[in-house]
Amino acid sequence: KPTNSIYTRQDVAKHKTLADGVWVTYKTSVYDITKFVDLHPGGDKIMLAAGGAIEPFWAMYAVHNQEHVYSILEEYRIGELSPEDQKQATMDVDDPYGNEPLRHPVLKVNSLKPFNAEPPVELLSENYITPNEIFFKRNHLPVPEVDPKTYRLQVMGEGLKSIQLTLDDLKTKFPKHTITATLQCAGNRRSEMNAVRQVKGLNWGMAAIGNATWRGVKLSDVLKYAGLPENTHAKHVQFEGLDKDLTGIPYGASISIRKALAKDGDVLLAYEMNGEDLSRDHGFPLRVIVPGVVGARNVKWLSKIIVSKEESQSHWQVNDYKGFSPSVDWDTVDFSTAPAIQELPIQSAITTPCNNDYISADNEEITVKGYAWSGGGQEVIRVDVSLDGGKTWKVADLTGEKQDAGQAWAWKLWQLTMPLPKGQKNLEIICKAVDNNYNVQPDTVAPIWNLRGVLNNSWSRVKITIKP
Ligand code: HEM
Ligand code: MTE
Ligand code: MO
Repeated sequence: KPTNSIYTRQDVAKHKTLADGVWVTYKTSVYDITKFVDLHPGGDKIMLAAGGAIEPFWAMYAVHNQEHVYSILEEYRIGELSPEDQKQATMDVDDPYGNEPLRHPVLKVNSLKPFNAEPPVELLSENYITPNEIFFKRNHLPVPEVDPKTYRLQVMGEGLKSIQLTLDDLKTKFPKHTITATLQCAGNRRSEMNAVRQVKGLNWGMAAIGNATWRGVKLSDVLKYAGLPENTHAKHVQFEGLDKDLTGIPYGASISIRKALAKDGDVLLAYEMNGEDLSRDHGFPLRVIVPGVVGARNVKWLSKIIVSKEESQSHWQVNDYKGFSPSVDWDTVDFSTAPAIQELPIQSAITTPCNNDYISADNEEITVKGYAWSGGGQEVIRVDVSLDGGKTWKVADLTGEKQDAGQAWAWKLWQLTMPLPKGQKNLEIICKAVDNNYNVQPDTVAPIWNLRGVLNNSWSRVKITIKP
């Protein structure tokens, strides 16, 4: 078998099925693993990597980090990625989206341009830390390509001297901070709202959420360095990204100055995600991480920080990412009447089993898994699980990093193994979480339905069939 052929990422992506052959990449090499699929000790999970890179999965299933696994893989090597494809996708200068980074084919794409995608939800509960490649990506505009050498962060506004910082300044002039924090899009679980009544927005499932370790410097340290007075009258901190629409308007958002300066607020200007430089999709070279606060304020490709009396006048701050009564429709909505979403409400969802799954009646037990998280640093203290549509409940086991209530920025994963009920054809599995302030999730979605399809934190429900 020739092992020195040159392939593109597109060549690899065309091989995703047993019929077409199953190809994967590892580092810069290409492998045809069609014949190994049936031999794989981990079962058909291997197909998740079909057509793309295996790295994110091997990061998740550390069992692969052994010499004998690498030597099995080597047997299936058929060639190398072309030098161009070793770097990134090909460029098309006529298309505003002609210079987008590579993405893993396992992601479920909600929109290609701009790129919006989430991983299969069952992967989320496999790892406390979500690997970067499968972390959901939410872009409103083309992904800018930023040269780290010429990159400058501008800091300005009320009572500040205007300054510019290089990436090197940020990395050397300020203490480094690391936090583990969950990022969730306001539209997470929007598809369940669509099932009630059509809303406007990308049809996100339950995986527009992820948990990562972020490293960078504290926003408050940078603001003090720029001369922010102790007794500032400013109320907001605005952020601008380097991603711009066709008229040159950048993505923007703001947070309260109270959150920005709070000692236990932990707002970061982050340059690392899970121990690596931020990837282009996640905001290279610098993004804001506002833990406990909706994804939309965690501005990527950060170019400007403006301390101000007013909140950001960006479209995404004033005319989007707000909640309304179910009675409000697109003819009557007045965005000026509602505050911009900041801290998100208590949330949990079932990641396994998946809706409409089958389970054999031969099983003695069933294992249910999921995630749970609350905004504002509130700590998830309990997750209740029901197998009978909410009549009876059991308490799930929680896992996750210990973080104090008030600074519990990261999700908890949970799981529960229960005897499989006998003599039933269907199960309605439900989960609901409670945080340290005893906030709970609403039981159904219709009463919190809103035209934009945001803030769905209703009980997560999964229906499965038991096969005799
Ligand atoms: C286990 C090879 C891809 C999921 C294993 C083992 C080998 C292997 C040799 C047994 C390791 C041991 O116990 O010593 C490979 C190769 C792959 C691949 C050559 C190349 C494409 C994947 C992917 C996934 C995956 C993409 C998931 C998405 C698993 C799991 C196990 C496993 C969950 C553990 C099974 C168990 O312990 O019951 N794999 N694997 N593998 N693999 Fe893979
Ligand atoms: N920042 C910029 N500059 N541009 C964007 O489109 N999207 C926001 C936020 N920051 C966005 C941004 C939204 S709505 C979310 S949910 C998060 O980034 C998603 O972050 P991620 O793509 O790293 O998961
Ligand atoms: Mo979002």
